[in-house]
Amino acid sequence: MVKWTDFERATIQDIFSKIDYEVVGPAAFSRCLIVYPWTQRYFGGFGNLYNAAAITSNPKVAAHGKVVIAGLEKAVKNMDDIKTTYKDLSVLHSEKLQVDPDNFNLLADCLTIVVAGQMGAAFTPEVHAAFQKFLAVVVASLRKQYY
Ligand code: ZNH
Repeated sequence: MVKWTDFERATIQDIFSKIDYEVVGPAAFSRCLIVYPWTQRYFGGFGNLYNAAAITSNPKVAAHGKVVIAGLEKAVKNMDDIKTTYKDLSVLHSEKLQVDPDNFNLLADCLTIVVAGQMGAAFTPEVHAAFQKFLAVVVASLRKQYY
């Protein structure tokens, strides 16, 4: 089981209490689609993803960005058992959506960039490390049901 220090717990709670989900989710997800265009292949039903402008103004992209952040909030609320919390989500991504799990890291990195941009100087190396650890556990948990 993953062990969290008090600082890590407080930091993760703090980040998620401060970020604007409506902005951060869509910004991170659209960045992922733009910077790593092969991630677009899973979103054939989302309509026009032809270029960056189309991606950032696509309402389905924005909506899905919020869905992903809401999914992360579940992990925040269940930090001591993210693996169990994400069991069904992992099965869904593996068996139904067949998402290459390497993509989870790409989205996690985009999220880090967006959160760092929002937090500015408050995103210290210690805060970064705690956030990185949280995302690593999230990604490992999403991968859990794959093989
Ligand atoms: Zn995912 C879906 C989360 C990543 C792809 N997702 C989803 C959902 C959620 C999530 C919550 C919903 C589910 C239901 O409905 O039940 N994801 C998530 C998270 C993450 C992710 C948390 C990380 C961090 N995904 C991802 C990626 C990709 C994806 C990276 C690719 C690239 N997802 C997906 C899809 C879907 C999902 C495709 C479906 C969509 C629709 O709407 O259809």
